[in-house]
Amino acid sequence: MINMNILSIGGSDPSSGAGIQSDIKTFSDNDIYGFTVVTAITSQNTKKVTSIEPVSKKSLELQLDSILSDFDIDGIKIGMVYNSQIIKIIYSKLKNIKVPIIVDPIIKSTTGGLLLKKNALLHYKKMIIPLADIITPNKYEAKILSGLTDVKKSAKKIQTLGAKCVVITGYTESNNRISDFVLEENKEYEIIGKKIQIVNHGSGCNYSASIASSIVKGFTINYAVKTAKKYVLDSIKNSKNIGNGVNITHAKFIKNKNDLINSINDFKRIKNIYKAIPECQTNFVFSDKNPKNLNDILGISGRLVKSGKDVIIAGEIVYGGSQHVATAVIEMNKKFPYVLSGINLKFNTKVISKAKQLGMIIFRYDRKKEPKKIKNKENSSIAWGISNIIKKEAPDLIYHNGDIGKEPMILIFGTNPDNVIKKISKLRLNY
Ligand code: PXL
Repeated sequence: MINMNILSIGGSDPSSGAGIQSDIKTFSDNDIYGFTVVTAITSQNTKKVTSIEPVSKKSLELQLDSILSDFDIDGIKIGMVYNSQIIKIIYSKLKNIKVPIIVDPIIKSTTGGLLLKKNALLHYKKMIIPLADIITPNKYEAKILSGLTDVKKSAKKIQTLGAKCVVITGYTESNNRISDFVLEENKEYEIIGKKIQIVNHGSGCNYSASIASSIVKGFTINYAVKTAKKYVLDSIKNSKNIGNGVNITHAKFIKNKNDLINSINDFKRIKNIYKAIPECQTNFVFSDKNPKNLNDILGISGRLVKSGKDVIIAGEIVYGGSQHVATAVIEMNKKFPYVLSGINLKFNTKVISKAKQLGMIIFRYDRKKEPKKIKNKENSSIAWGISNIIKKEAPDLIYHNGDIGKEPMILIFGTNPDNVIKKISKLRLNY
C-alpha cells in the first residue's frame, strides 16, 4: 500500500520514544515510507537526556542532498534542530521546496533536556517558522516563540512570523478534555478531544507526524488535526512503561484498521463476490466505540469496486472514508451500541429468503414511504429508515426495495468486520 514518502528532519532518540525513530513508527502506521535526516544525536532514556551532539555541517548537508536528489518527497517534517548552524543549512536546502512542511518546535524534553539552544531562537524564528505550512507548538512553546501568553494572540504572532497555519496544542484543558487551537490562513477554530493523564515521552512527535501523514494524503487541516488527536490519545492510552522513568507512547491505532483490512480481504476471497457489488459499489466500515460523526468511522475512501470478475479496493482505509454505510452504522449504533460494522450489497430476493431461513433478524424499510423532506436531504434516508426499527435486537440485515432513481440495497451489520463476514459466509450469497 505504501506510495507516499515523508522526510523527517530531527534528532535521534535512542529510546525511540521521540525524534526521528518515533516518526518512522507513525509514518509506518499510516502506510507512509519515512526518510530521516539526523540533526543531532541525543543520549537519553525515559529518565533523562545526558548528551546532545549536533552533526557536522557537512554531514547534515550531505544527508539532505542524498535524500532530496534521489527520492520524490511528498512532505517534510522538521523536529529538533538544536543550533543556528543546523537551522541555516535546513533553511537554505528547503526554502525553494514546494511540498508541505510541518514544523514541530522542539525546545525542551519532557525529561528536562534543552533541545534548542537559547541563542538559536532568533534564527529559528527567522528561518524555520517561515518554512512551515503548519506549525504545531504546545502552549509553552508558542509562548517562547511569540513572547505572548494569550494563545490566540500568540498564534497570530507566529503566523506573522511566516507560518501559514498555526496549531497550538493544550489550548484549554480540564481533567478529561484537551483542546487545540487552529489558526488557518483565513479561519480559526478549536478542536476538543479526550485527555488522559499519563506523563509520557513521544506524544508531541506522534501528533505532528500524524498531521504530516494526513496532509500528504490530501486531507484538510481540520481532518488532520482531528485524526492526530485520536492517534495521540490512543498512543498515550497504550503507552508502555518499558524503562524506569516516564512511559513511552505506542499507538494501537492500527488494530481496527488491520481488522477491517483483513475482513476486506476475506470478503474479496468469497467466490463470485463481484456479483454482490451493487451499481453504487460497496463500502465496508468499522466504527470506534460511541461514534459521534463520520470521522469516527473507518471506511474505504473510494469503495470496493467491481472490475470484471474481480473486486478491487479503490482508495484507502481512512476515518471518514464512507458516507452512506457509515451513516447507517451511526444510526444503528444509537439504538444498539454493540453494532460497530456494516457493509452494503446488491439487492437480491434469494439473499433475503436465505437470511429468513437462517433465522437472521431482518428489517425492511420502504423508500417510497419516505417523507419528501427527507428524500431531498442527502444521506438522510438511511437514518430515517433505521430510525423506524422497533425490534429489540439489532437486525443482522436491513434492506429496501429502492425508489425511482434509487437502487434497492441490502446492508449487513455486525459487532465488528469479522462478525459481518461470518454472516455473509453463512448466507452463501448466490446472486
Ligand atoms: O518530544 C520531543 C523530542 C523530539 N526530538 C527529540 C527528542 C525529543 C524529546 O526528548 O529527544 C530528538
